[in-house]
Amino acid sequence: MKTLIIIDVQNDFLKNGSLEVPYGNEVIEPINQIMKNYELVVATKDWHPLNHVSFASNHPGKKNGDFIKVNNLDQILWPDHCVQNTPGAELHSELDQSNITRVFHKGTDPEIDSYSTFFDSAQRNSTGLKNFLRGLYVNNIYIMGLATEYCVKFSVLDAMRLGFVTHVIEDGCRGIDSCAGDVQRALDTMVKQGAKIVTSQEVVS
Ligand code: VGL
Ligand code: ZN
Repeated sequence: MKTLIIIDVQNDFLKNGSLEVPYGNEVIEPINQIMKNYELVVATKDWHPLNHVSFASNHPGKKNGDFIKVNNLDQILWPDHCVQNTPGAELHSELDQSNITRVFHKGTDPEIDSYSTFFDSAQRNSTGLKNFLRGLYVNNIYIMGLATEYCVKFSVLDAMRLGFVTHVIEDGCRGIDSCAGDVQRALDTMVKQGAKIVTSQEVVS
């Protein structure tokens, strides 16, 4: 079954959000267009408790963009974003949600971040998406959303590790690109690992 996974189209990652992805709102229209072509559509939400380890505000003396070590893994510190049950964590109102079967939440453990929609960064806990897709015999997945070099990239890499044939709809993704070239490097890494890069045009036609 061909499945679309919509990544983190949440207010905090969009215009005037606390962790705004430049041009992030441009993904909404292609997502709304493309949805009808899929038998199954799921979405993900970054869904942090207020005491989340990735928030600079929880580390006195640290600021946004600083790195710390968490369980020996590099952790970038972010502004507070996608706090559970706040407006910033909601999917954007212009996103057509009528076809979304289920929403999966990530980053819920205060102690560990999770860019991937499948597992947390220590690969310890699962969001339930893997078993959900396996249970429906999904083999082909298409991924679009925010942000290209974080959630999209790590979700794509996990998806391929899990054996899904994985497509990235490039014009349906936007990245932060805080270091110029981050987005391109992320796309290169995904391709090198076996992801197929497609455009929404190609998928529809
Ligand atoms: C993300 C930064 C922090 C993402 C989540 O979903 O791409 N980026 N938290
Ligand atoms: Zn986050």
